[in-house]
Amino acid sequence: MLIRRAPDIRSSEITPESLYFGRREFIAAASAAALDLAAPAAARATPRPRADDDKPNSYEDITHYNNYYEFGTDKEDPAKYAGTLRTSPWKVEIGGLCEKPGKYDLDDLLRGQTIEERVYRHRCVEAWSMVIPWNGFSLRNLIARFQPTSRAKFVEFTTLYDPAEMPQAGDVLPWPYVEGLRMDEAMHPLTMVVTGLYGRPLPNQNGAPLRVHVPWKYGFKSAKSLVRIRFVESQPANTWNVVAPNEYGFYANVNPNVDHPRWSQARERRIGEFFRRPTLMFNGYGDQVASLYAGMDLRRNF
Ligand SMILES: Nc1nc2c(c(=O)[nH]1)N[C@H]1C(S)=C(S)[C@@H](COP(=O)(O)O)O[C@H]1N2
Ligand SMILES: [Mo]
Repeated sequence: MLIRRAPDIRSSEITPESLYFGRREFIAAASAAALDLAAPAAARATPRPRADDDKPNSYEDITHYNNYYEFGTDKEDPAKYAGTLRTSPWKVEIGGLCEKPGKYDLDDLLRGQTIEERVYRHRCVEAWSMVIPWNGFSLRNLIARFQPTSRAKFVEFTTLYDPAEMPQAGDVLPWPYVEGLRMDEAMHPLTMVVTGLYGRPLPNQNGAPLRVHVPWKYGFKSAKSLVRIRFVESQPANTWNVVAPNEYGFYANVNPNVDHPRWSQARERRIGEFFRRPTLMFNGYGDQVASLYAGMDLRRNF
């Protein structure tokens, strides 16, 4: 598979660097101002994000600190147990309100897609975060192929549940794991189909052979090991929302101002670091995605 690194991508193909890190310095300035730091005015006027602010986490961290409850609930469990997941052959069922439904082989789904590297911040609802150099492409490039009809307002993602390959799953969640996005969220260029990381095939514990990542949302929106994508008219029932509706919303946009009922979302621990850092609105991608939610009450639609 062809892997092109970010600097090689022509600007005609994607919105450039801002796609990766957004306006970092601006965001750092805004969050520093929001904290009303007791710093001299001159220092506040020239905020300097630490040089390593978005330095990717190590391959080891990214592949050994995971949430994939089908393989157990400890962070180390997926790395230990996901080896039993068989990722080939792999088919994804495309259904619902579209012109080209069917069962597609993975090879077929990836054919013609250019695999890019995109370094995204990844923020878990549990108030930790990582920076991950994913490989993949915009979900909208895949969706376009299936020609969703005008009645399709949401996309529903269903992930693999195979009790024989996932004996650790137990009944911690109702399986299979289901997630969903509004159509415009799914079609946003930042929303990514992930097929690898660090230029290598996606490890099972990270959701092989393909998963989504929605970088401005809490990690639970990013369903792993997809087996079904459906275009639907009404909002899909997403697993964590079904289990605890007062704790996990449908939107799940990263928002430092709306706390989880059991903990604050104002700060986060970057895996590998000791001190916690302020959480950024929309995980720092607000300049690209805030308009999707214009006029919405983000406290009610959490
Ligand atoms: N099928 C499935 N997908 C899932 C999960 C899961 O338990 N099962 N956990 C979610 C959560 S809470 C997070 S934070 C991310 C973790 O992705 P990572 O392990 O690659 O960092 O996957 C999401 N996708
Ligand atoms: Mo998460």
